[in-house]
Amino acid sequence: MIGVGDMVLLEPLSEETFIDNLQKRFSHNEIYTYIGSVVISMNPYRSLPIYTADKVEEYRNRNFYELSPHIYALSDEAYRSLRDQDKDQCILITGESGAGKTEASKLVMSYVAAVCGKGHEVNKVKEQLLQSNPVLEAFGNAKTVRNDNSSRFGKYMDIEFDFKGDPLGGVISNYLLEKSRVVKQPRGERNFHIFYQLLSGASEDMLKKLKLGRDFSKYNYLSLDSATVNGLDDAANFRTVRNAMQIVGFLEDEVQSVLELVAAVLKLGNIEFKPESRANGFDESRVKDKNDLKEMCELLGIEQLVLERAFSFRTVEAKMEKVSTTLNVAQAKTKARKKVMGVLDIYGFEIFEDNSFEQFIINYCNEKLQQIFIELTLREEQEEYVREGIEWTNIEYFNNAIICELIENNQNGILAMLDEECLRPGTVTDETFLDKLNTVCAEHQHFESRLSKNSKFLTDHSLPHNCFRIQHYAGKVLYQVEGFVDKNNDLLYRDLSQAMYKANHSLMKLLFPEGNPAKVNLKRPPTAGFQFKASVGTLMRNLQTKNPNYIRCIKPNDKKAAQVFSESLVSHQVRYLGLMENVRVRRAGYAFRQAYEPCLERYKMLCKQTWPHWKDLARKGVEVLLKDLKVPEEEFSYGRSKIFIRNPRTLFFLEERRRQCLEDLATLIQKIYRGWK
Ligand code: AD9
Ligand code: MG
Repeated sequence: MIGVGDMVLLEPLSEETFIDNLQKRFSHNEIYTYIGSVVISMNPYRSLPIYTADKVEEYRNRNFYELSPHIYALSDEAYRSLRDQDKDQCILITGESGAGKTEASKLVMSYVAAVCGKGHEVNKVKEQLLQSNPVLEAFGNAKTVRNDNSSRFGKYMDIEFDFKGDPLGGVISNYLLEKSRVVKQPRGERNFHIFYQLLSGASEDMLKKLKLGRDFSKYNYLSLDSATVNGLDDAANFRTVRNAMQIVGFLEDEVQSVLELVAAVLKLGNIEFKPESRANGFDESRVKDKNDLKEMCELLGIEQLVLERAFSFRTVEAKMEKVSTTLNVAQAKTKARKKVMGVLDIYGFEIFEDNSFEQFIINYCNEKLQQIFIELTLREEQEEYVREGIEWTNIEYFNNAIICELIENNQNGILAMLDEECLRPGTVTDETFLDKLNTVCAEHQHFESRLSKNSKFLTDHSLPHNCFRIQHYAGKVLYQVEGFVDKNNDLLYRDLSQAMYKANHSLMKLLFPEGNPAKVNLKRPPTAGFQFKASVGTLMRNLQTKNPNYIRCIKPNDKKAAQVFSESLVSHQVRYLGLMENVRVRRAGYAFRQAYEPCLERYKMLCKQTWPHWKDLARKGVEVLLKDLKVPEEEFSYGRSKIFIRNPRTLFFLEERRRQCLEDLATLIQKIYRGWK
């Protein structure tokens, strides 16, 4: 074993030794390391021969700690406990952009697909589940500065299994798609892959039908400076995506409809407006060049005048919500209870130079995930202690519930105050919102600081203009308040949704149900923050019913380069992933536990009474062994089936004695051997 495979056993434990250990392992291509049952995954930025069919076989049906750390060990454990113990599972993957979350989620899915069920029907389902990835990535991923294939949405997928553990299908939920990217991309970044794929990979015939040309530069929405990406074959990927859409279940004319929408968006981007003064003194925008508008209307079956009018009055805003898709494969098959494995691939904690509403929302989501981690880990520990008949001792840890409260409390949480401000009549600006925050939270803080020193809303006069700061569990983040009100309001003007609803295009109609005049709803649509809070709430309730498995992804450097380990970058991530806190929670009770039989088997050579054969119960043997070795009694507890060891040092002591013993034995054998010669 290179370095220490499980951070729980790291001695002495400090951030420095933690990072040293990661680095040592990483330099030997050991990209996986455990914290108990949590898997840390370092992005190797190159393909390693560790995902072969042989590896799958190696990890299949083996106990978690038997082999060296691997994402397959976690996948196997989760799948088996779902199949054999009927426990629903969830796999929570976090980490910053480019850390390898999406790759990890695909590795988990492909492992599970490789080991579960067989047969024609089952294979079809597996194909559908796996092929959902290229489709989602085409429409939801883009090249960014940080990652050539960056997911611009959070994804949660419930894979459903029958009682035998054969897959039935899945339900996918998307969170917070970065829709603004369609209209504008930061420098050096691209729009969503599908646009480039379509233009590069479609046949001449198809392009003609879609009224498109191949040249990216003809489209305002396709930025020029980074239109092609090294190592990315858009044309080939287009074929993969089309094929995947078919496997997932799109009919030919549905694929066509989707591509028509993609083409219409490109046309939309080319429509330019010019201001026109009206007699009443107001400016109104008018479409400048009508050819793109005409083609867009033809593609969507919209009357040109209707759309033109809708455009003239308002602008389109990006909308944030949760969209669920059912990959409905074989639903009719069974009515029995389904077993579920949820896979969550969601943006990790973000601390940028400029942090806005998006970071605020993303970090809120991460606070909730951390909370659930603490809750579930402690619950799991507690349940094991009860099962094993061991006395529960209270664990000291930082509970981040207070930060969640600060953000989500219905009365005076930050989101509630933002909503209140957005709905308030009168002039509402980002500044009035900030004033309100400062007044309410500062009062709250004052009140709180008399009770405890635990306030997480940090105000002081050194803050830059228009900012507030929150002490998240992973670190302090400074948020710029600019855009909060608009982004939270998230209005899609009714004229536009009605125009879209009038399209003679069934998919388009489906996308704008709110444009149906029969369903005119005069109530204001819920704000983005409100919707996000609600969908995070649903997600958390869902996760809470499941047994959690954690994968924490780390990006080793900013260059997308293999074998480069940037210490400062890694330590930053270790901090904001809360990994040291992870180790502490895991170590708080007993650092190590093992069933009596394997424990006795491993160490029985250390004691004359247990060596070479122990005839009584394994538990008794372990007792005799530990007494003989004079391990202090407070260092361990005897559970029903396992020995619990409090401190990693005790384990090292045992291991060291064992190593010596084996060494002596080897020397002895050598001597005998030489004697023979
Ligand atoms: V983002 O938040 O969606 O921007 P992710 O999802 O965390 O990000 P992703 O999985 O897309 O990162 O990984 C980025 C790139 O790193 C991939 O495109 C691969 O080139 C590379 N990568 C990640 N994990 C592995 C791996 N286990 N083996 C080899 C990997 N390469
Ligand atoms: Mg991703």
